[in-house]
Amino acid sequence: MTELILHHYPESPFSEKVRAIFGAKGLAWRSLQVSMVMPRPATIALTGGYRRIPVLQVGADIYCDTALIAAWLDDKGSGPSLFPAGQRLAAQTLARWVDTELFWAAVTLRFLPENMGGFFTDPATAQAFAEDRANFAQGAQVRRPAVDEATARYARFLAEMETQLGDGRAYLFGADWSVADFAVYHMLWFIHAGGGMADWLASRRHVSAWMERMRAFGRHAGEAISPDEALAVALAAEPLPIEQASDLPGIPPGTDVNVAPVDYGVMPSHGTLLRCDTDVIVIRREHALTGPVNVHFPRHGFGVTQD
Ligand SMILES: N[C@@H](CCC(=O)N[C@@H](CS)C(=O)NCC(=O)O)C(=O)O
Repeated sequence: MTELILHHYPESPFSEKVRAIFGAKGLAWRSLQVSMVMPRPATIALTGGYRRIPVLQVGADIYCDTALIAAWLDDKGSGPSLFPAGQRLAAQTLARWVDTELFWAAVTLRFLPENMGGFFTDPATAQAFAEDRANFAQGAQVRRPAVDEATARYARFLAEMETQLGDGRAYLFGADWSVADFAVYHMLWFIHAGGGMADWLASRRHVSAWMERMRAFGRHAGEAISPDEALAVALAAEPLPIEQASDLPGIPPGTDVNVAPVDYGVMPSHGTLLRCDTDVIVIRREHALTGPVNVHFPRHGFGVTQD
């Protein structure tokens, strides 16, 4: 298999979701560590504008958003499916809720002064982060809950999770993992990375045991790759063939389009539409540094507009 190159940074929770899936499935991967703030020239040359992290590069195919990355990785590596038969709807729906509603509560909790840990090494880094994220937030359609709301949301979730795991099952929906385990894991990993809320886990023994199992998956390091090497990989590869089709009224394949998240980090990718169906949106783009690449997005949570 062409090597898996993850564009990510260590502190990124959504990246931790993918790193843990790599570990669970025993997949070798290459680690392209980007800066926590813009600019990220090689990654943007590949995506064409989409700036959220992580991004998975496989040759000249670029997969954006962890929902799509998880689906793409499902038949790779070893172990059970991320979408167990009979539980796909429950697992996907929980993963989507966690990645959106619980995420914004997690952001509130993680950036509480008493829970920050060593997130910023110095004031200049904190300032650069604040400025970068103010830019990132432009055009966003989400609401970050206040502390009391975020606390209640997380406490309720943890209580339900403790009950669910209380019958001794190894994972949220039974003996095998699902995509929901990885979504919940990265969110708890993020909330607790600062160390200020350790008692929240310590007082819930089933959640704690589950968390230790999941953390072990996240300790599966990738071999470093530089941005220039990753660009060279794309340049040397051809995007995988794809059947062209579009269910968008008036926007057939071949149209120049923008594709962007509908909720936050709405910076679009520009390219030529190859495919849009109920699952995925795929565009073709070219850049001197990458040659032709196909950029893939999930349909859920993304919008297409004509350029
Ligand atoms: N739904 C997206 C969310 C990705 C996301 O919000 N990533 C954060 C980092 S964990 C991000 O991009 N933050 C702004 C940045 O790093 O530039 C996914 O599943 O990939």
